[in-house]
Amino acid sequence: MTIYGDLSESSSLLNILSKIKPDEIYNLGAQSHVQVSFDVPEYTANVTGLGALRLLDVIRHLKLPVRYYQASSSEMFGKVSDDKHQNENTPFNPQSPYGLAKVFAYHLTKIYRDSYHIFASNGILFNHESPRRGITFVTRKITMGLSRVKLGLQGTLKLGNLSSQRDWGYAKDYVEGIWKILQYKTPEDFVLATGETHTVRQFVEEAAGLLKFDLVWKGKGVKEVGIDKKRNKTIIEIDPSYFRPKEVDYLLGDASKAKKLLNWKPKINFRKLVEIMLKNDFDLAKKELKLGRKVFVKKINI
Ligand code: G4F
Repeated sequence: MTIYGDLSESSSLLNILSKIKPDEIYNLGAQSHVQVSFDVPEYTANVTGLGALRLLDVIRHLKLPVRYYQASSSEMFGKVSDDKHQNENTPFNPQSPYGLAKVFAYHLTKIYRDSYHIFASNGILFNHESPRRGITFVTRKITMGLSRVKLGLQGTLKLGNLSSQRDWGYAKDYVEGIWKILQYKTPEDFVLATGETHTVRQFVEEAAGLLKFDLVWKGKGVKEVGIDKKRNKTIIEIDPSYFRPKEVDYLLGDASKAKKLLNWKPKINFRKLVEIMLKNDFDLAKKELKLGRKVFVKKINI
């Protein structure tokens, strides 16, 4: 059964929750694209920040005995002062309207937990990726883009900042983690992360290697290009329109609390993650080539 609602409409949430009376609520709803949040800050604050408030407030008014999960994000850490791990005690320093909206929802979850004794927990998740990832996020853009370049379906892949570092994990592992957070005996906040960090450049190199490109980098800054040495052809270009007004340069999570209390740890490492995503997207690109029409994506433009 599908029931429609919207995080920007309290009445629709009231309607849904009073009908369903769920045992658990996972609030994964958001305008979740960081760069887009600079273009639509008000919408982002409304859905990503106030959306959590609307849900929590309906829970409070209906006195629902529900367990509430808030999808908090490593973007809340933002600009970190050193290159150590970030954990549940690291201060937040968001760098985007999205990051700030998530900080609001994070604190509100704690406030409602303490004030109204609602079982409300935050999962502070570092980047989690899979073949289901939207194609405007960098991992999927790379696996889809390089697969299409390999088969001659597009000339080059255009990217922004290659130097930022992310702690990338496999979404399926993280879904197990968020379920465990809500099964825990008390409502608490947990970081979920792999404890490994890589640059966007390393992600590109890993994917290019798996596709048997002989990738070398030439030039600097916006003039830098990635060349396939075998064919002496440019396959990666820098497009400054993908640079963000403010960047989060470095993220590396410490999930030791989740490991200790929830017995959670990710099973899929960075290399395997790239492999899983690339296999999916190379198969899609092959289908596209065979059918002679785009089966998945018209244009990657964010
Ligand atoms: O893939 P991204 O857009 O993900 P970002 O900004 O880290 O956010 C994702 O993870 C967060 C968890 O920490 C979530 F909360 C959030 O909702 C989202 O799921 O960008 C990753 C990095 C950035 O530094 C960006 O500047 O890749 C860099 N990048 C370089 N070229 C690019 C591109 N990002 C995008 N989207 N597109 C590019 O062409």
